[in-house]
Amino acid sequence: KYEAVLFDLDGVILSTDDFHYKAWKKLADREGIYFDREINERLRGVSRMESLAIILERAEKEYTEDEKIEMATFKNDFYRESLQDLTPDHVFEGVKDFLGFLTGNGIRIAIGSSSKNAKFILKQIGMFDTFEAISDGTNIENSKPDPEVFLKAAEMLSVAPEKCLVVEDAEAGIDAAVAGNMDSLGVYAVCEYDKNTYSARDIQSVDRSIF
Ligand code: B16
Ligand code: MG
Repeated sequence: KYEAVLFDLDGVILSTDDFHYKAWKKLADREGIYFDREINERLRGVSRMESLAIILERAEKEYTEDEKIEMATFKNDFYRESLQDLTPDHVFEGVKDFLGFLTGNGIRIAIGSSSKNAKFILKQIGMFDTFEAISDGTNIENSKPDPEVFLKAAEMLSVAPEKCLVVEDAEAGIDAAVAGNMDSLGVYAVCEYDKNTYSARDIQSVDRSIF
């Protein structure tokens, strides 16, 4: 049925939540803005500048565009630095086995991530050559819930969107799949999200009969 599976990266292949949290927290503390792990949850799948906008909801002053760019850069520099600690051990249990099952059945695999650091992350976890195509924050104008990142991934594979299944951990990502005319599989945080075509608690418990 499906010719390709398009994987979100952060939150599906591995979790970078904690790295993002610590970096945003450092910025929030510098600026005296309240920030906690619950707010961090809202940043999942959302672009860097949109994440900053969510954090600044609690700010007491207005920031200029230049100041916002400086803040996003400050966060990203710290985040990139901390990603040096990422290793292949950070890959979620069952991911390699699931990817092997798909490719073994002739189903092609690609990445569709909002992150501009996706390729760096893939290198750190030893999976840079695992996927046939990588569509990420560096090749799109509009981030999720816009379908662009997934449509680009499908285009890179020359597979029609209707033949693609998107695997996501964020509402914004499932909404992007719906907007792109693709089926979706919600895992972890969005396994109960009503817009999923399918859902699973984690990658290991995905019902393989859907392929
Ligand atoms: P960056 P995904 C997303 O990646 C993250 O979930 C989200 O928290 C982050 O803000 C976004 O990438 C942008 O990341 O600052 O590295 O460009 O889930 O779409 O793989
Ligand atoms: Mg994600």
